[in-house]
Amino acid sequence: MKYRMIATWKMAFEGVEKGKELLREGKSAQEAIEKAIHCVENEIRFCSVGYGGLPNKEGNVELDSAFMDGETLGYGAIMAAHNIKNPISVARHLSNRNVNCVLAGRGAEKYAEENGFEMCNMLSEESKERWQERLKEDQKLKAYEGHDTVCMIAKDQTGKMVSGVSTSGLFMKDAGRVGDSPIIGSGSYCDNEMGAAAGTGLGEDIMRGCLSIRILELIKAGTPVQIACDRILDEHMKRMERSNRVCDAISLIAMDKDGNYGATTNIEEFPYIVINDDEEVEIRVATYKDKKHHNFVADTVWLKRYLGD
Ligand code: SD4
Repeated sequence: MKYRMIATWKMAFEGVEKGKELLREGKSAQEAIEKAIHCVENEIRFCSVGYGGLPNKEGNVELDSAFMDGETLGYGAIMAAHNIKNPISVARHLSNRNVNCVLAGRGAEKYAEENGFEMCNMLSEESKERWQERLKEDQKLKAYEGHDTVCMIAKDQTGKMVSGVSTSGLFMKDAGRVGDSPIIGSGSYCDNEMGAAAGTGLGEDIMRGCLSIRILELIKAGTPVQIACDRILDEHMKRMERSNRVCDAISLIAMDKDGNYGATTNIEEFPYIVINDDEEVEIRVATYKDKKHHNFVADTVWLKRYLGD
């Protein structure tokens, strides 16, 4: 295994193919992550990330994104930001700073403008229609409603690792609501000496457990990566139960410093993408049934049945 990538949801497939091309040519994990996430952010079909994302209550697409360099521990994030065409690029740019690495709202937008990043209205006709339709229905926030975050982890040929995440967060969220995605240690974390982990699902419940950093602490202590993912999720669900909370949807991916990977979920099926040992981009599925976790490679039957992210 010369290089590796893992990413959340089937929508990441083309992005990981792009990332693979770059990693194979010997490009850095930083570049692979940024370009791979652009593929998802720029694609209007994917209605939960970047352009055409899910609007908040006020009809604005409000973006969260983070980028972390596992070698330098440089971390950059934007939260609750509007009109930034590629949030991941701004997060990457911020990761080169020592302070002021996480910017919210207008501050993030100002930084993006001043540093020459492309700005545009992220509300597509489709996302506007989706919002208008939803306004006609009851206004109770259904937490898990087609909101998906693209999370990616890459290890390049020099062994360096990077994580990146990008999302419009929950559909019909309050203006200014921030999920787990830009919160270091919860939505993602990356450290070459341990590996990287990232989460998607209901941000509030991911943050209640600081899940990404906890998976990495277990890996650091010698637990195999798949077991670490399953164990942290199970522990968190039990802990939530003890506080009389029903844990909403959570799916997690991780990679250790040697490129071994794992993925887990508490929903029925969670598709994820990996560059496998044969250097092929593969769709895999993590499942949760009868309180047991499983993983398999998606076959043609599964692909026909899957309705999409
Ligand atoms: C959030 N974790 O804003 C994100 C949304 C997500 O699958 O990942 N949904 O809470």
